[in-house]
Amino acid sequence: AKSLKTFQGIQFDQCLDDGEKAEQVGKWLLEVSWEVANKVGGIYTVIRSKVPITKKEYGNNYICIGPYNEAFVRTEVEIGESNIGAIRATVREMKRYGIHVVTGNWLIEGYPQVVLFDISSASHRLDSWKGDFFQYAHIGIPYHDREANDAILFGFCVFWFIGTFLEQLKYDEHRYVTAHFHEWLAGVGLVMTRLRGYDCALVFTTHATLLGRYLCAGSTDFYNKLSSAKAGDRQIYHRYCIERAAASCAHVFTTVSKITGIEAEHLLNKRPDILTPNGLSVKQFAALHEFQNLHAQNKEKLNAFLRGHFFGHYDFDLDKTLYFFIAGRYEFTNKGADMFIESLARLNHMLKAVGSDVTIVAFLIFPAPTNNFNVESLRGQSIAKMLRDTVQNVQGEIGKRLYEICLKGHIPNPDQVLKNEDLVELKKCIFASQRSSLPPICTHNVVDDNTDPILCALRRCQLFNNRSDRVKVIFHPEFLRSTSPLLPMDYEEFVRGCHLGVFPSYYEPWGYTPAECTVMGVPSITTNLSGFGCFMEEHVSESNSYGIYVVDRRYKSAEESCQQLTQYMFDFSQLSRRQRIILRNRTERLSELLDWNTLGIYYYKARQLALQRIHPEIDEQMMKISQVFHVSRASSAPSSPGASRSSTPAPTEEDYSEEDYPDEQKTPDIEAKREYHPPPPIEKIPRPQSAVRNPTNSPFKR
Ligand code: G6P
Ligand code: 1S3
Repeated sequence: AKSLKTFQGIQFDQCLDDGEKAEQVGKWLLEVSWEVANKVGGIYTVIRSKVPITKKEYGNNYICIGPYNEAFVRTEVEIGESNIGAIRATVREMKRYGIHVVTGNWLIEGYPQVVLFDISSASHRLDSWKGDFFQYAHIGIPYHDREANDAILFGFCVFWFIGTFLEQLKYDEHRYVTAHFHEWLAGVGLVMTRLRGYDCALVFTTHATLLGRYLCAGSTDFYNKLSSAKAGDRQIYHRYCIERAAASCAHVFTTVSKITGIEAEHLLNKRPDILTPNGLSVKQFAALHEFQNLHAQNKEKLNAFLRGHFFGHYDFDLDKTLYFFIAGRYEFTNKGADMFIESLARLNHMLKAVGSDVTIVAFLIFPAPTNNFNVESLRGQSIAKMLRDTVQNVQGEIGKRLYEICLKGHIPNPDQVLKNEDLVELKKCIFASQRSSLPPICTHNVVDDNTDPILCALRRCQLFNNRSDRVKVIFHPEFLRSTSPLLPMDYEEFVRGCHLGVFPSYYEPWGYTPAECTVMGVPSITTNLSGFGCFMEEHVSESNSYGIYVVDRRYKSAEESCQQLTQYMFDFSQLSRRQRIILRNRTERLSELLDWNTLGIYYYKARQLALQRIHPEIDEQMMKISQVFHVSRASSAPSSPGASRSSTPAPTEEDYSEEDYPDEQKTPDIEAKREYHPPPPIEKIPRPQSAVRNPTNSPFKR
């Protein structure tokens, strides 16, 4: 076959920047996931945010394939016939056999084409497809596992689609089709496509291993028992087999982070070929220089909430109050809420011991079953509102009186200005705002109040919002929304208003929460058990100086990790306003590093490698893409305390070495080009300039 690189005089690598050329050289990408136009978890965010750069590379030849979920399709998809003949013909063919296939465009940035299978229309084929799967893959699926049955139906629809689609393309001079499958639920299609030997490059990405999720949901000492984990003990052996078969049948297997790579190697017995870290669409969050103002504006909204929540106990200075938060799916230990609460108790003690006048308000945002807001929380807000309205009325009256008196040429006498009836109104409000109970630690009535892990931990650590406490806590067991009568802010506004995100996760293949904080210029704490934390440790020198603190939960005992987390929070609480502003600026500077325009290169490499494995004629040169970047310590950073950097021992033999990932060598210190084409070398971000000039040496007082 003619080399792609020179086909019709078009440089193949230029296809990156020009979808039209990809169309001319017959380069296709089918992105297959259960979360295409179907929000379940983080994979939806990955695919959705990655669409614009993928479309840039493949143009019209980029097709997203997912399940048909009517509720989502109604709001997220514009249904219509595909403008690609081969897709139309394929869909027609499948419909002829009774499969309900919906095509159209996903209404998101990039407007990609989607092909969605209504798997219920294929349910009558389930048994025969299970038989075929057993015949080819030797994996039997029990009748009662609904999710595995869905995986078979969806997988066979995809496999059928790919086969027919390739058939439609057979007269094309060139066809270079890559199908990228995400997570085990999409794995059946990949396994069948490979076992039937179709001419299609196959990439499989796992965003967390099945067994990892299961084990971490319990209280297992996961990382120390990696090698002895068994799927059979948990009745998920068949699902595990699908996942393992997909990883091994793929031409290229990827995971989202080093930590999940290690997990996959132990649990799936396959080392990932490439790591594909998750990016974000930074454009969506970009506020340029405005982000500091946005912080101030949104912090004011949090202040307003606090005045109500702590009514009767509002005796701390909001100017010396810092907002910390943790948020996510309610997985108490996986997300590190246990460690956060324990460390908050210690922080409370430390702040009291040093006589600090700083108050920390820690929000815990995790959705849990509730019976709506509790009366105390609502009452606080309504009393604050009543007081504000009364003060405004009195203020208006005082203004009118002053004006009248001055118009008459008299000097106002205080008794004439503030009358007794005003004082009575104000006293009524002040007396009403007295309370006999402490400000609530939770905004809602939690259904399982007695057993709820957060409430139990807060009670055990005696974080009760006492007057003397320097750390106050507020558990908000519902995702935030701008229409809430209590805290009317959406998540993005809330994050911007906070000072520090704290995510001391135990199991987190990637973790978008600290990444989102970063692009909004909010410092955060993460761990070296989260994909994001490992990535930052690897690519940013002294990430502390950029406001990314990585707690070592890998080589240290829980006690030591707790101490480290407490110390990070304490150090942060001692920063001056100016230091916080500088730190936020530095944090925000890392945005570009997390943008798909930078990280998309790994997906590009994975696809190219897969294509090259089935089409070795593709020019070797094409693969020579500059590799990993490393961000050196910010040159403006005050030399960040060496001691606060994790003293993680050198990786053990079991960890990945650079030879394991030859593509990941550190790049030379050259200025980073952050365009997507040609794939850029990404450099280690240098430490901030101001460090050199900062005589205090460290923003942290130790
Ligand atoms: C932003 C605003 C400043 C404000 C500051 C408060 O930087 O632009 O006007 O003073 O936030 O920062 P702080 O960390 O004290 O909330
Ligand atoms: C997974 O989704 P999750 O929230 O169940 O994939 C995400 C995207 O790769 C990842 O960020 C997250 O850590 C995983 O857990």
